[in-house]
Amino acid sequence: MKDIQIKKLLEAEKKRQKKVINLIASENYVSKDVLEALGSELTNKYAEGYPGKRYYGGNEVVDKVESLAIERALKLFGLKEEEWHVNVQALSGSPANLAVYVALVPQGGKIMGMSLDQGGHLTHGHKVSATGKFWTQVPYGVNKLTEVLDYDELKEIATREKPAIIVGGYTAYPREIDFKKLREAADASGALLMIDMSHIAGLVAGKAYPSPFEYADIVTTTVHKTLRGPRSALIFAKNDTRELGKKIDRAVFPGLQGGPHENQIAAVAVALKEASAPAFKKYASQIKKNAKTLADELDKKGWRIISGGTDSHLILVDTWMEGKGVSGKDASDRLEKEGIIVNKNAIPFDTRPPADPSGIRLGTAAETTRGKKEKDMKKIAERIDAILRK
Ligand code: DSN
Repeated sequence: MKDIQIKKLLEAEKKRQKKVINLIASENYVSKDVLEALGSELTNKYAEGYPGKRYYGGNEVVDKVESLAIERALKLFGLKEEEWHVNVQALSGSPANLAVYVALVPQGGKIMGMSLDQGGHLTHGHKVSATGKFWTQVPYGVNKLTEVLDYDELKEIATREKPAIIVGGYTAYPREIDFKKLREAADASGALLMIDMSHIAGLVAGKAYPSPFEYADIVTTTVHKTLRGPRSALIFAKNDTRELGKKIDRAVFPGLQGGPHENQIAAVAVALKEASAPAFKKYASQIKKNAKTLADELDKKGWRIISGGTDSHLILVDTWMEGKGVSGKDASDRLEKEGIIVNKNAIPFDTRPPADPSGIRLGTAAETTRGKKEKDMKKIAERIDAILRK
């Protein structure tokens, strides 16, 4: 590379990533093949439209790339083309969710999503996101005592509020989601059911977590978390007379985006193939084993694990413990100084402000990619404990 300034920064970031222990629950390390596709000449091409229906010439290769990504996305999650449609052009998770609402929720209509402070995502209707400005959020959350989803309350809220769409799938919820119960709430209220499986997609692909496809009308996911692909997103929609997929395609392009990033789509295709290999099943199961070990070890050392454990790659730790411990920001800063990267995170019913909440969120997908096993998690838990108790 001739640009010395950027070259140095790229090298510095590569070094940083190698040096730290990465427990950011939404990050991962992609393969060289994924990086190669991202850095390919496909970035030079404009391809507004969809395979076979483009607005520019010269898309014979691009069409094949995008069709392959579509084919692999369906195959990875065991879906038949006649039953499911998939759009692979959304640039990332937030635009993907926005596209679903633009397509399927009337302006000003209700989006029922988990509150941000309980583990939901900004794009599930939070007021600071466009999704909370153009639509109205009907919030739901977890039970105060158990810190797990309260499905009875959720169904009650849905029946009363009659949202256009119920969004399940979360950013800081460690437990298994009962997709069937979410379906029941959707049926009771006449709502569509959308599952944002961004965090758990790799676990679903690796059969280490239940699949939402049996119950959902729409499934969105980023590709770069447990699924270990490039930053991008997929939107799946059930194929039936409601024509959800057609409406979503139109919302993505021309509704919200212009030319798709075909280099990114090629990288998605690579990652989807990698995730369909038998080794990925082992990887997904190891992610969970590692998370369980890390949670158990921190628990033994006296840290409060939200909901008492984890069924996924993600752990939420109450580090504040009503003033007996350290705040989430303090914990995250101290850990970073010692080379352990986490994010501060609100815990359910947090009494502290979002900028300095009561907890931290940990995830094991990235370190599992680097070959870490249970014994390593024990050492990491020891280091975390020692740093936080200094
Ligand atoms: N930023 C992602 C996460 O960390 O969960 C969600 O957008």
